[in-house]
Amino acid sequence: SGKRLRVLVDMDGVLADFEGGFLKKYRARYPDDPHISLDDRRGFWVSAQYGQLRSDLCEKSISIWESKDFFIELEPLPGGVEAVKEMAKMDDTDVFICTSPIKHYQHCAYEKYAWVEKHLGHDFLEQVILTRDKTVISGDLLIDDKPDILGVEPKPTWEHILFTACHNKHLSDSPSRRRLLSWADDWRAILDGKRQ
Ligand code: DGP
Repeated sequence: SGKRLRVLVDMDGVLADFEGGFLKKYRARYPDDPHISLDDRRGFWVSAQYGQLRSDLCEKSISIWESKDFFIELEPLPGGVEAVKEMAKMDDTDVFICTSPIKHYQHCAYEKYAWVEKHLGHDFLEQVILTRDKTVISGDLLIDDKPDILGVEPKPTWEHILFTACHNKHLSDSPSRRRLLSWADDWRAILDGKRQ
């Protein structure tokens, strides 16, 4: 068909290594407190699992991603930047980065734009969507590591492709849910399947 494909790509946990960056800075700032290895991470909310480990660790974990330079210094996840650049060059394909900033807005929103400029280039800033509710954004695909993407729209237009991360790899998937195991997985086939 002559229709263009619109792909929404999440940032934290899909393009930027939020979990790795968090653990590194948490251990450096709180060397005498316990931590959760990436292998032992369960559940999307980091602060919830740290709070279960010990109640004071909830706010200590939050202090890490609320700090200046946390988001800009996140390392790219393997192959993500390359995949997004390649996707954006494909015929009849529009790629948007769709990311939810934290509500402590002093640094996060600014640094998300700076990260995109640094790793994808100034022109790619045109493709950035910051929203706390991804269900109101229309697209054919949403590649995101969060298992439950909810909001005010009960029937989002996109198919959610669950991007595998340390916190979701043990979840059993419903038969209708598709995954991208990493950027080495066949993301091109998922896009091409949506074009027919
Ligand atoms: P997104 O990946 O676009 O759905 O954005 C979710 C953001 O929330 C991302 O920056 C990671 C961050 N995050 C992870 N764990 C927690 C948490 O426990 N509390 C809060 N407030 N944010 C968290």
